[in-house]
Amino acid sequence: MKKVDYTLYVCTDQKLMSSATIEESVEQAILGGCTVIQLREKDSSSREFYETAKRVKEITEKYQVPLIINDRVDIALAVDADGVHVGQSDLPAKVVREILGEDKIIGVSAARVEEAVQAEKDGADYLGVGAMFATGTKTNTRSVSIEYLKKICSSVQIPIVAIGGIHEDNAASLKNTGIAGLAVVSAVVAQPDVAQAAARLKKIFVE
Ligand code: TZP
Ligand code: MG
Repeated sequence: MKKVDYTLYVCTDQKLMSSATIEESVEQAILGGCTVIQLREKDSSSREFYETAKRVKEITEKYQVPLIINDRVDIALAVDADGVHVGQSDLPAKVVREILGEDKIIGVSAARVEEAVQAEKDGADYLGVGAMFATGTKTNTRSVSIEYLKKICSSVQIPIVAIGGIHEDNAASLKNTGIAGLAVVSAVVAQPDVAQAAARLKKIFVE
């Protein structure tokens, strides 16, 4: 499970989602063509995070879509998720690699060339780069221009997903930058029809 299709990487958000349950949100995103799911739980207790991850994993497993856990190496191990995504203030990728071993996917957030190069050296499998556009989903984001995104893409060999404020009206501007895919929260999980939103976004990127 190391060969990953990063075309449409969807992060969950229980506060923003239009669906009644996170399972429904994830299943609809997958049915619409999303290729990676990241479970991003900012306000859950450890127990809730674990229980949610177990339920979500049943769905990602059914459709053979990789499940990445945001931040929490312990939760990823507990549910045998496919990988973990860490930011610059989380555990270093090198340490996460030592804990998880070679087979798991490790993603790192980077907004600078130096961070991207370091993450690659530390054994990251992919990078999340942004915020590309204004977003209300996350505070304290650093903004990355499209030109700078291209620079990061040409500085590393590992695949990059662009993130932050990506919607149907600006997704096309990220094509031909060197990225492997789009990473989104609100453009998919907050939409009235999650599956259709995922399908439309994917179409914009792949066509
Ligand atoms: N990291 C950088 S921006 C962001 C994260 C998790 C939030 C992206 O959310 P949205 O709704 O796709 O703008
Ligand atoms: Mg983090």
